[in-house]
Amino acid sequence: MATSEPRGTENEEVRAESPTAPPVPSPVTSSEQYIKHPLQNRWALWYFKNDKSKSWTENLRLISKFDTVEDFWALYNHIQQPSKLGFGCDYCLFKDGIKPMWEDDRNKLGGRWLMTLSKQQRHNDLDRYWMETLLCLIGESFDEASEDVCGAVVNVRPKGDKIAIWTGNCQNRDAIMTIGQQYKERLSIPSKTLIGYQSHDDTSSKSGSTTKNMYSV
Ligand code: MGP
Repeated sequence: MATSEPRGTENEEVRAESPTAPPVPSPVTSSEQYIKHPLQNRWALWYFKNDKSKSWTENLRLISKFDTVEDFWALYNHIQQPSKLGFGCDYCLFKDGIKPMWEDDRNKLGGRWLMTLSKQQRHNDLDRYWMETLLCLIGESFDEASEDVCGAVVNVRPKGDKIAIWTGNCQNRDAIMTIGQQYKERLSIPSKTLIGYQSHDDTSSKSGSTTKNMYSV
């Protein structure tokens, strides 16, 4: 995916130097007309604010949808970084049509790669990890396994923040392992630090504070 700004002048230079070359497709067709860079999927950003007087579902709000690189950055630059959110708040970025909840048809057989951050990592890593997670999603960074991605969630919590990538079927081992390995590399997580994948079924029915890992990388 092209995440850089459109570079119209560079394309103009190419044309000037080789007049017989076929026209180079350019996102800038004239000084007035501007074509945005489309993403492969349309995405929806959700915000969860922990209001104890409301149900979990009522606290979940859709912020906005986007399907171009430019609209992603406009939204990203407009909203607070996760480290500035209050405790109990979440952001969720999901493919359009998938609600960021276990119950959605496209999540219910799935699970998540979960990164649990220490309290210190709120200042050092949280915002950087979340931005990289968003770029992995909108850039479809996991090859064919990107098809399995449903979305990502960041939870801001006093006990330690969490970032997770949700996938659609916890039996799709190959896709899940590809996503986990490539995600870890993108975040430059040391190989000796393990991250785990848990099914939503196990997470939603857990009785204690931990859920067993189905996979780990
Ligand atoms: P949480 O916000 O994912 O994690 O779930 P938190 O706050 O760190 O809590 P912990 O239990 O992981 O330590 C908190 C609670 O929110 C869950 O126990 C559910 O009651 C509710 N909840 C979270 N999710 C993701 C869902 C969901 O998808 N559907 C429904 N119905 N409730 C959810």
